[in-house]
Amino acid sequence: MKEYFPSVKKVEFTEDKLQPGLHFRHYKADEIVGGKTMKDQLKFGMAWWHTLCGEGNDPFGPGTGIRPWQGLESMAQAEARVYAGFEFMSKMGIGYFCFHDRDIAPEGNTLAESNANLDHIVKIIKQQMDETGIRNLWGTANMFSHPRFMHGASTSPNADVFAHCAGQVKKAMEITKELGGENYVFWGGREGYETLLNTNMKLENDNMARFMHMAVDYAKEIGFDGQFLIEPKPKEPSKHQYDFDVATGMAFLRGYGLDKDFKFNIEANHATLAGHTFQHDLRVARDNDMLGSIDANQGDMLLGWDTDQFPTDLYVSTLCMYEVIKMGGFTKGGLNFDSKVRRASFKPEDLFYAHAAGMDGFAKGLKAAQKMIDDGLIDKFVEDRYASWGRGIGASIAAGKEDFKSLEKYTMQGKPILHESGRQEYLESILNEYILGS
Ligand code: XLS
Ligand code: NI
Ligand code: NI
Repeated sequence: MKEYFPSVKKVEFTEDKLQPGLHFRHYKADEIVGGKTMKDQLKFGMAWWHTLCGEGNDPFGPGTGIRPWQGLESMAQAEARVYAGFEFMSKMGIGYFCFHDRDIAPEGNTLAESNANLDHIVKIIKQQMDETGIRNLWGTANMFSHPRFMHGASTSPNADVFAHCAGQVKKAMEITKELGGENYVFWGGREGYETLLNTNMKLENDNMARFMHMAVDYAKEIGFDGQFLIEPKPKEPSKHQYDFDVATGMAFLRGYGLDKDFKFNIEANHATLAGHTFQHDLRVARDNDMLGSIDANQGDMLLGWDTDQFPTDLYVSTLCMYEVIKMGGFTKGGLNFDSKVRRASFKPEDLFYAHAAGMDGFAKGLKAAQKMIDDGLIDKFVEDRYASWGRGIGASIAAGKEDFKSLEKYTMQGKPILHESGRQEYLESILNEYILGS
């Protein structure tokens, strides 16, 4: 069989941290951390769109990437991407992939033609999955690139667009089921608005909810048992997107009776665009039992858009894995590298270097977070900080035994309020130690 990346061998772990070239320096697939192999803890996924379709174009110029499938006609290119993709994942030791319908097969002139293209490619993907043991983390539908989505997808003012989306998502769910997808994602890049002067926000939200109810019903009908996920993002491409962040998404899901059927796919760079840390959105989801899966990447704090860089910041990966371990680890979810190489990293090998950097960053983060949790120092600090809620008046308030009048009386006794220090700087230095020492 044709080899698409002949210059790269299977990427292996090396003890020698200074050895130049392409190796893992922290990621050891079979090493046990927290009772499970790193591979099972991290569940890495490759994003079909960035790794196999992206070529580095930006608003100022075309793509620069050299890719071994370039120059082929579109269906032949789609086929080549499948073989190249599975070779890539096998060489990287990545166990999962994620896709949009239009990444894996080109859109035809009609929905029927698009579906036929999908059927052809899905067969080849399935055969490659059987051969390699690589699995599908999630599928989704691209309802943002084609001009028909200019005013939105399920939130378009044009009901014909809503109908088209229903047909498209029906098929995307069917193929995700066929590929054994563990999740199905909704990311609403065009589900928002540019100006309220032309927008009926209430109707648009009602319609988005109607659409999601139809998806839930259809999943039941076809026996798709994957987890539905919402991927929040506050803006880009729309000025304002309805799935702004986890808290907003939760309010939407609860308001429309969808909260039992959805969890969240949380992307680092989307959380920061919403003005949060990545850990913040992970925590909000975890506290509400709605943390499903993760799009692993990082943004650039000096830029105001979704740069989708490979995640190499160890603070971020450590605190991310802290939240994941605290929720008991991934079940259906995983870490999908929704990340792209920089435009100047144009060589095919850069795809490998980039994923290795991300995998190493998360391996280190996993080890540091596990150690942090095993030692219990930080947890103990937090527990002690709230100790007043476990005794005396705190326990009584928590048990629902107090009211404004009784608390006024309690306060009138004039007992002094005693505080402890928050010790943020000390805790930050402890975090440093875990990262350095793991
Ligand atoms: C874009 C999103 C997208 C989703 C899948 O910003 O991250 O890539 O993950 O539609
Ligand atoms: Ni994403
Ligand atoms: Ni994104």
